[in-house]
Amino acid sequence: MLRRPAGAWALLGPLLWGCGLALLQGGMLYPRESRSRERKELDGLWSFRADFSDNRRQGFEQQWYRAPLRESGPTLDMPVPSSFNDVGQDGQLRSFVGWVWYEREITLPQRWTEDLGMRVVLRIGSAHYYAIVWVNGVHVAEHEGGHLPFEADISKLVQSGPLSSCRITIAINNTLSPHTLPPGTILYKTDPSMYPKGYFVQNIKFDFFNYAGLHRTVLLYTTPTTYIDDITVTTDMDQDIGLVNYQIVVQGSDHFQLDVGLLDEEGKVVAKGAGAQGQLQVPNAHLWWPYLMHEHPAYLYSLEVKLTAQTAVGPVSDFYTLPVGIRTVAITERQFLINGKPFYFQGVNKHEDADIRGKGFDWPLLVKDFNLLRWLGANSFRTSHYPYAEEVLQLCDRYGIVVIDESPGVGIMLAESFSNVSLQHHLEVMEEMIRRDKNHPAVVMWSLANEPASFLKPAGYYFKTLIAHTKALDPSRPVTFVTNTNYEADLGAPYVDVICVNSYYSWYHDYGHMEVIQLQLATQFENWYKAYQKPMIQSEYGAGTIAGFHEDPPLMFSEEYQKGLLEQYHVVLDQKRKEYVVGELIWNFADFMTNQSPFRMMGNRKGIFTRQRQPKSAAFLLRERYWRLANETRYHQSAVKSQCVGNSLFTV
Ligand code: BDP
Repeated sequence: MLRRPAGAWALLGPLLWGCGLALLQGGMLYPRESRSRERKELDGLWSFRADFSDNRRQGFEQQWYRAPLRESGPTLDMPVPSSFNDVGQDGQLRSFVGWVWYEREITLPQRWTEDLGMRVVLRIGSAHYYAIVWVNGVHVAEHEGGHLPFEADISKLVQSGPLSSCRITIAINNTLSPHTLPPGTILYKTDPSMYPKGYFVQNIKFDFFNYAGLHRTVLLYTTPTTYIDDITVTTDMDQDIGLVNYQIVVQGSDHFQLDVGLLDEEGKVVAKGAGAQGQLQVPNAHLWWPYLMHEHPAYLYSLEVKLTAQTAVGPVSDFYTLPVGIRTVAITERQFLINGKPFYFQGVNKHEDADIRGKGFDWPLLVKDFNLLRWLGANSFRTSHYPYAEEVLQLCDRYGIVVIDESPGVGIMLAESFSNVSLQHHLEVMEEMIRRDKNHPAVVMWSLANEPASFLKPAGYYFKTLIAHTKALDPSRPVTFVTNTNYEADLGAPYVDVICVNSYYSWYHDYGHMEVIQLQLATQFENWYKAYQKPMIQSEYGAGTIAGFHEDPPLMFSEEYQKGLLEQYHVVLDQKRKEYVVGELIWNFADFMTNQSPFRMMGNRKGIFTRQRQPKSAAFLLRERYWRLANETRYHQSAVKSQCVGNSLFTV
C-alpha cells in the first residue's frame, strides 16, 4: 500500500502513475465476525461524480473531499459493489478515463466511537485502479492495483470527538500506464483536423473491458487494540497423520498468550496448540480433496485462534477462526500431484464479468457460476487474468474447485513494462496476493502473468526474479505464467514449474481449417516437452461462437464450429494426458465484455455459456467429457454415481 500525501499525488496529474511503492506491512486476514470482532458492510448506494474537467484534476484543486460531495456539484447514485460503466445511460461515463469520486456518510455505533480498546478498520475489497481515501476529509490511505484489498485503521479519527457520523470519500483513477498491472498507454491524438484539443484514448493490450469502480465490498470492522494480525497455515502429511503448521502475528502488545485449537466438521477438537507458531498433528486426518476426486471432497477443519493479552486498559481477548484444508501439492516431470495422486485440471478460464454490474461482486452470479461449474464436472479454473474476490476462493475451498491464482500481469508487451519500475510493482502485487490468498487449500499454483512478450530480452531477468521472489514468499506451491510465445523463444519458461500454453489453432490462423488442429497441437506439446520435461497445461483454447448460430457443415462463429474445434483438441489431449499433459482449461467459461472493435461482436463470444449463463452446445459436449474423465479415476465413484441418478448431482 502506498501512503503519501494526496496533494503530491494530485500534482502528478491524472494520467501518470507513481513508482517505487513501499513494501507492504501487516496481515490481510479476511474480516470475519467473532466474539471480539464486528463488521459493518457499506454496500448500497454511494454518491458519485466523475471529474470530466480537461485535466481531470478539478476534484483535487477544489478539494472535493473536504465537504460532502453534493456541496461541490451534482452527484449520481452509484451502487457498490459495481463497476460504474454500465449502470447509466451516459456513453461518456461508460468509457470515462480519469478520476471518479465516491462518497458515503454513515453512522457508527456509539461503542465504536467511545471504546478506546477497540480498533476500527476501513477495508476496501477492490478499487480499480488507483485509490485515495479520506475519512471526514482526512487522508487515510492510498492504494495501487485494482484487484486486491487494502485497509486503513481509522480508530483515532472516529474516536477523537463527539461525532458518530463518518464521511468516507474515495477517489479512484482507472488510467493504465506502462508500469501498472495490467499495463496500458495513454495516446494523445493531436491532429486538429480529426480530434478536438486534448483528445486522448486509453490503449490496452488485453482482451477484456477495463471496468472500474468499487468492485467489491467496502466495510468497517473492529478488533481489540491488541489483535491477531495474520495467520499463515501450511499443511503436510506423515503417513495418515495430517500436519498443520501455523504461524500467528500479533499486533498491539508484546505480552500475550495464544491458544489454538483445530476442530473437525463436527466441531470436535482434534488438536490443540499454544504460542505464535507450532505444528498440530491430526491422526487419521480427513484430507482436502478436489471435487470428483473423492467421495467426500473439500474437507475443511477450523483453526480457532484465541489471543489473550494484558494491556493498559485491562485484559483483552481476540478470536479468529480460519478454515483449513489439509492437503499436499507436488509436481513431477509428468504429473501434478494432490495428496500424492495425479490430478488432471479439467476446467475453465473465467472472468469477473456480467451484464450491468461489470466486474461488481454479486452473490447470485457467484452461486450460479459454481452450480454451472459443478454441473459441467469442472474441477478447476484459472483466475484469468487477475485475482478474484475472496468469496470466490472461499467457495472453491468449500466445493473442492482447484484454483490457479493469477496476478493482473496481463498484456505485458512493451519493453517499458519489463523495466525495474514495473518489476518492482509486480513483486509487490505478488506479495499482496500471496498475503491474501496463501491459506486457501483450493489455490494450488500461482500464475504470474498471461501471454507476456516473454521473447523480449529483459523477460528472462524479469521472470527469473519474479518467480524466485514468489517461491521465496510461498515455497509450498508451484509457480507458472501462461505463455503463447514459441517454445524456442520464450525466455521465462526455464523458470516455471509447469508449462502453461495458450493456442488457438484454426481460429486466429488457418481459419475454418479444423483438419490441421491435431497435427499442430501434437507438435506444440512435443516441442515444449522435449525442451523442458515439465508437466504441461493447455491453459486456453476455444472458438468465438454466437449462441443460436447454426451451420452444418460447421462455419466459424456457429455452435457447430465451436464443438468441432473442441473435439479436435480433445483427440490430442486424450493422447497427451496419458503422458505429461496435466490439464485443459477452456477459453472461456462465459462470454464477456471487451473494448469495441470490428473483431469483437458485443464482446468476446468464446464462452461455452452466454454472458447470461445459458449453455451453448459446447457446454454439453464438455460436460459429457468432464464427467467421463472423472469416471476414469477411481476416487470419485460415488460422486459419479450420484450424478448418474440425476437430481442428486450436487450432493457430492
Ligand atoms: C488469449 C488471451 C485472452 C483472450 C483470448 C481471445 O489470453 O485474454 O480473450 O486470447 O482472443 O490470447 O479470445
